[in-house]
Amino acid sequence: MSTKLVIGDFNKSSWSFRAWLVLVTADVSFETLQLKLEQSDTRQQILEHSPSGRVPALLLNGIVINDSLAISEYVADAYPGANLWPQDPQVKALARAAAAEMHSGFTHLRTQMSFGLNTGDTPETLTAQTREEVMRVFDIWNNLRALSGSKQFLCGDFGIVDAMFVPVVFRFRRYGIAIPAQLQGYVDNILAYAPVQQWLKLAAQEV
Ligand SMILES: N[C@@H](CCC(=O)N[C@@H](CS)C(=O)NCC(=O)O)C(=O)O
Repeated sequence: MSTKLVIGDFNKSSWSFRAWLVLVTADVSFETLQLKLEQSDTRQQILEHSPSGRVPALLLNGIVINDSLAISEYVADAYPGANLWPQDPQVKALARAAAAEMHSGFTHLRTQMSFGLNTGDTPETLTAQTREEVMRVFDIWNNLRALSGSKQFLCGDFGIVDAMFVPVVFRFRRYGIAIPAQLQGYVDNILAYAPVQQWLKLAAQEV
């Protein structure tokens, strides 16, 4: 079966980053098709592969899964050995809620603290709503680690919930957000995670 992930620029596309991390974590064999965002023909290029006009999109034989969370759920179902969700039903439910909250919420954080691995933009002063959302992220991380007892990622091994928050770690770094002491180990583990390092290397090579 041919499996192709359509993504945007390594430096710009946080949703592509998430889906790519999930596929790499599950050791899926896949090709990558990269499209440049923010060009005059970007929309047309994306529409040739993804009917939503958005990336990432996973092209399987005959179908297109055009959303990072749906791609992640597909990989979790198709590769159960990868343990992309926690086993315990309650921990799994809360991990899913956190992933869903990231996917559909945090609009202030996502708008004001844009993802951009290589931009030289001067970050703006954060609004009260954005700061509130930063605190909410810390709450989610603390709660999941307390519930799962994990000292590694949010719920043990790296999973979908971690992938959802990886770009947030880079936003925090870019905007100089102080990480609470008890969460520094988590952030360090994310930054050291081999697939994250691999993406950063690809981003550094991108013109
Ligand atoms: N809910 C979607 C959001 C995808 C999304 O907004 N992707 C951006 C790139 S990170 C995009 O395709 N933008 C279209 C464009 O730049 O023309 C998902 O989770 O995959």
